[in-house]
Amino acid sequence: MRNANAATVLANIKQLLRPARTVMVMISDPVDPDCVAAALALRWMLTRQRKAVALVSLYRIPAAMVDFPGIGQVRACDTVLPDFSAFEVVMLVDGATWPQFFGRDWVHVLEGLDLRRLVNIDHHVPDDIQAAIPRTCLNMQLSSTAQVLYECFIKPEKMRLPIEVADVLYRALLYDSRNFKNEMHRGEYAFADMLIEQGADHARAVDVNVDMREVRFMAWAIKKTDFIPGLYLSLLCLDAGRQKDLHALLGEDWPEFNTLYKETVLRQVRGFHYGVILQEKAGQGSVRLTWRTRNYGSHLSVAEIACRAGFKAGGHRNAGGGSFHGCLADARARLLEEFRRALGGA
Ligand SMILES: [Mn+2]
Repeated sequence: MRNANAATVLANIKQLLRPARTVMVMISDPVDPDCVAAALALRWMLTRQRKAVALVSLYRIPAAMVDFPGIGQVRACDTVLPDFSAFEVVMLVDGATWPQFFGRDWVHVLEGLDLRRLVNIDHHVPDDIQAAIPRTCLNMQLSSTAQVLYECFIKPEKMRLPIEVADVLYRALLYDSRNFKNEMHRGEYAFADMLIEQGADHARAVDVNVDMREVRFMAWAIKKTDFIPGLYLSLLCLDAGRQKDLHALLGEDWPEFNTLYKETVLRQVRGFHYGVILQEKAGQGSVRLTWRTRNYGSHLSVAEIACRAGFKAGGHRNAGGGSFHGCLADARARLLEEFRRALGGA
C-alpha cells in the first residue's frame, strides 16, 4: 500500500468487518457499471467469509443497466427504505457524498444510522462522507472503485476471481476509464491485465450498443447547444419547456439518454474544452449541473469555477456534477461570469 493513511483505514475496515455476520453493500447514484461491479465483487469476497450480504440501491436501476450481468442481485429500495438495523456493517461504494447513497432526504436517513458501522470505498474527490467517517473511508484516486478493491484486497491477497466477477470488474474499469481515454492511474493496465488473464470478456466489454433514444437526444440537443467560443464552452440549458419537449420525444426516462451527447459533444469538439448541461429542477427551486472537460491539455477545473459561482459541485476533475439553489437564468449568468473571470485571469 503506497498511502500510509489508506493502510490505516483499510486495517480499520477489516477490523470492523471481521466479527460482522451481516453486511449491506449500498451502491451509488448514478447506478453504473463501477458501483454495481464493486458491489458484486464485495459480495463474492464477503460471502466467502460466511457473511450474509445484501446489495441495495436507493435508486432505481436505469434502462442502460437492466441487462448488466448480476444486476438481479441488487435490490432497488427506491420507494421504501431498507431495514438498516438488520445489518452490522453498511458499506457505501463508489460515491463521496451522502445524497449519492441516501437521496435528498439523506439527513433523515443518517439520523437512523450508527456512523461507526459505516464504511465508504471510493475514488472520487473526497467530500462530506470522508469528513464524517475518516476512519473507515477508503478513498483512493484511482481509475475506478473496482481498482480500489483490486489494490486493497484482490492483489495483496492474491485472490483468484470467478470469471463472472473478473468480467464485471473489467466492464467497470472500461466504463470509468472510458476505455482508457481518461487520465491514466498507476496500476490501471496491470489491473486490466489481471482481469483478462482471469477470464474477462474484452470483446463484450468494448461492444458499443447504443439505444436509438440516445441518437434522438443528441440530434435534438445539438441544435439547442450554445457554443460560446470566447469561453471554450458548450452549454445546454434545459428549462421546463425543453424538458417537456424531451419528455414528448423520448418518454419520462429522457434524462437517461444523454450519454452519447455528453461523450460526443461536451469535450470532443475542437475549441470547446468545457461542456456543461444545466437542468432546471422547478419543483425543488434548484438547477442541476453536469460537466465534462477535455482530458488532454491543461484546463481549468469546472468544479472550482462552479463553486465560486455558488454551486455545490464535485466528482472528478474531468467529469462531475453539482447543484445550484435558485433559477436557471441566475445559474447560467453566474457560471458564465465565473468562466469569464477565470479565463481572464482576474
Ligand atoms: Mn466509479
